[in-house]
Amino acid sequence: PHAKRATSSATILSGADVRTGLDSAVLQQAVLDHLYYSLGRLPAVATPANYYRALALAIRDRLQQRWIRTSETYFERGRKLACYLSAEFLLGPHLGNNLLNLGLEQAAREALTALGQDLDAILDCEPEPGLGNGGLGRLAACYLDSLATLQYPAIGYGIRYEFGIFAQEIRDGWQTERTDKWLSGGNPWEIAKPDIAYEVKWGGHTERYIDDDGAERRRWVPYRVVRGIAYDTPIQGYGVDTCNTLRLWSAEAAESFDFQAFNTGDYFQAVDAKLRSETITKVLYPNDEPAIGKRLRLAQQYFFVTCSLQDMLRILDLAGGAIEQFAEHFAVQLNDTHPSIGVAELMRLLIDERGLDWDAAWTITVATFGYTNHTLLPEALETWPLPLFREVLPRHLEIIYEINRRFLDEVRACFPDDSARVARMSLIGEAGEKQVRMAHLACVGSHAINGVAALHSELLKASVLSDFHALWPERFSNKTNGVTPRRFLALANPGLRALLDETLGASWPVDLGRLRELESHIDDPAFRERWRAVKHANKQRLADYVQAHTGIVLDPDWLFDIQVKRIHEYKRQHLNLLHIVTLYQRLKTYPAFSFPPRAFLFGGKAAPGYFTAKRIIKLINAVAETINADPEVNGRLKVAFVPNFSVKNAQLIYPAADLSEQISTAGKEASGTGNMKFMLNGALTIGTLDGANVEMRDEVGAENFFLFGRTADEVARLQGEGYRPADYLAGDDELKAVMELIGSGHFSGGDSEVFRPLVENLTQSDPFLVLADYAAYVACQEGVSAAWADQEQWTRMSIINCARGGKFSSDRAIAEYAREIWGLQSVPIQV
Ligand code: 9GP
Repeated sequence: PHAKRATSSATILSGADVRTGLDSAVLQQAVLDHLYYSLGRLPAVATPANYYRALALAIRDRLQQRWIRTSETYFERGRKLACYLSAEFLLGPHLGNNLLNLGLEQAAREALTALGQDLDAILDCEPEPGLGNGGLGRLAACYLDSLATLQYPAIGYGIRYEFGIFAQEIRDGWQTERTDKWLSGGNPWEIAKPDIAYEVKWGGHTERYIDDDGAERRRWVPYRVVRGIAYDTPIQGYGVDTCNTLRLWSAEAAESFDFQAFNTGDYFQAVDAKLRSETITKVLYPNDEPAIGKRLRLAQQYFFVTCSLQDMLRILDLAGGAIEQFAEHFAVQLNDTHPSIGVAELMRLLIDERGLDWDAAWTITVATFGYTNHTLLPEALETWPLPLFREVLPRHLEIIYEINRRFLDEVRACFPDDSARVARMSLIGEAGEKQVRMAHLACVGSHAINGVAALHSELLKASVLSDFHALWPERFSNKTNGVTPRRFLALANPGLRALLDETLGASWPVDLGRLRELESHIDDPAFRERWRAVKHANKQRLADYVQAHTGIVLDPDWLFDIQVKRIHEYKRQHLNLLHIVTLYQRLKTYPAFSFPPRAFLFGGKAAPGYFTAKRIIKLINAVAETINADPEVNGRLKVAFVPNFSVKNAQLIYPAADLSEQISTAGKEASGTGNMKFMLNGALTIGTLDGANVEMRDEVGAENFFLFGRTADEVARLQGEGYRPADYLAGDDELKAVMELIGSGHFSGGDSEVFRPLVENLTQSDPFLVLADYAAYVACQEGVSAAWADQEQWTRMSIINCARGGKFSSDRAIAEYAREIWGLQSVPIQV
């Protein structure tokens, strides 16, 4: 019957454009059209997944006109293009976001309803393109959204991983990993452009030769060549016609067979070579794994960087631009050190392939690149063993040596007789096995270097990059991270969106400072009541999700205390656990002990090889199991681990939080962005003075933020003095009892071995000062409970947290990059 109805309206609308029409009847016709012509399905047999794909294709059609017009306009206007080079883009599902940005949600809902389908169920069918690990990749995705919304000419360049971040399953409390086959059902958003393809050389050696002008030059004779093929995804801005491109590269064998092997009859060797080439873009590396020896990761980095730079040269040639003007046409941002081989690669392309001399090429290179650092953790600053590097990229090693020779001359000229400084700053680390230091290459080859929150940028200048700061202070700046309010507020929190639209008008998603106007409603009890109702509904929505995925039942009247992020010792999920066990222990010891009931939720993935992090997940689940099954406490305490934290379920989680846990050891979290997503959705934060927490607290005021713990300076001092966790244990009976309970096997069916490594880690070395901050944390949590008891006041604080979140829009961050680093101007698009 639905099909019949649709066919008749399709007949009525036969004159409307099935590819561009925006009203619901045309959309309905377009969905049927794609079901039939693109999927070969009749509505009677179509599954929700088929409807998802048909609707996605219909929406992509509607983007197409904007997308092509955007590229055409950039080409005609010849303005500078920002190229965001990132090994990760953690995009999250596209359909809902594109509907939002195009203003088509209502029309799509009506169209699907007319077809007997529910839009929410259809949205849920989209697999997540999880092409990133966490904050860094998600930041790149937020920045693409803002670049398009602010109408900046920009392109994202990255890797089309066949398998994204692994899917996490919890078995017997432990994390297990499953490959993420996100492409198995096809990807309706991307368009393959096999004609946009570049050769990527690999291995071999270099040799000297004399060119036609009699000059001595060097060339690279590779061992192997693979091809990178472009796959383009549209990035539609919100409420504008700009539709930018995310171009991801996929590896292919340069020839589909090794013909020589084929002709000699060795078919399998020929196919094997093809498979090896294509392995390059197979899988995303989970972070927090040591990079050493990861030949494939170096291959991935070089692969996408050279394809991207070659693409820029092609665009420049097409536009008839002079090579000397490269830096006027492209601003290339290095998202962490992963693409920093670009510095040597651009030099190679300019010198070896375009014939420029060294000085001209170097001037262009430094003017082109900017480098964003995202971490102070020494183990995350990439280095490559020299022998590996030489084997894979022999020409680049020569170029890096020459960059280094000239650079160290400059260092010696500025700091005479300081050989220790020269050794510290060299691009080649000499301690132990020689290493190529990618962060140093990025600094030397970039005109701008930035951290991602004010504190982090200061710490960069004072610690890991202090020598570079001493040499080139003018290169350094801060660009505090931001998040897109479109996906993480408007899309994730429809209830709050409706309230904001009604209260502030519709422009707040592109003018987030307007949230401040909410403050004038704080004293209106009816407004507060509505605010609470929105939160309550979001908590119910999350509770339903948690029950469906874990069986754990949560009560939306309880305080929802949430920590979702990668599992890492520095993020201190175990500190959160120690607090939970403290409450549990108090309840067991003094049944009359009273506090407002709380549901503690955790989510996040551990790197597959990071055993301590995996044990923390096991402990969360073990504590959850014990507490949730104990009638003496489960009326006031519940704990749940939400499996497979992803952008998709994050959109349910942030809007449901009352309390956001941002409790990293001060000085370790570069910025954080989850903290901002919680804040914008009205959660209060309990946190340390770390990363962007510092600026969030400045915005909301000390009275609206639960602060605890040692500062970065105090942490450094304590560690410098020789920190002894045993001292804290000895001085705190409650903490001691908590550690003993965990060590005793109480949460592990009597098995006292399983958590011993964690207990020993904390009591003997405690590298992230969990025990040192424990007492302050527990006391601060008591303050949270007291504040929660006054719901009217809590609601005021919740409103203020949202109202003062405007600074943390990625639009603000991108406008700063555009103005202060890229020299970019917006180019309005008209369709
Ligand atoms: O750990 C940082 C996180 O604090 C920050 O918010 C994010 C985006 O800037 O980057 C993370 N860093 C990495 O993932 C690796 O350097």
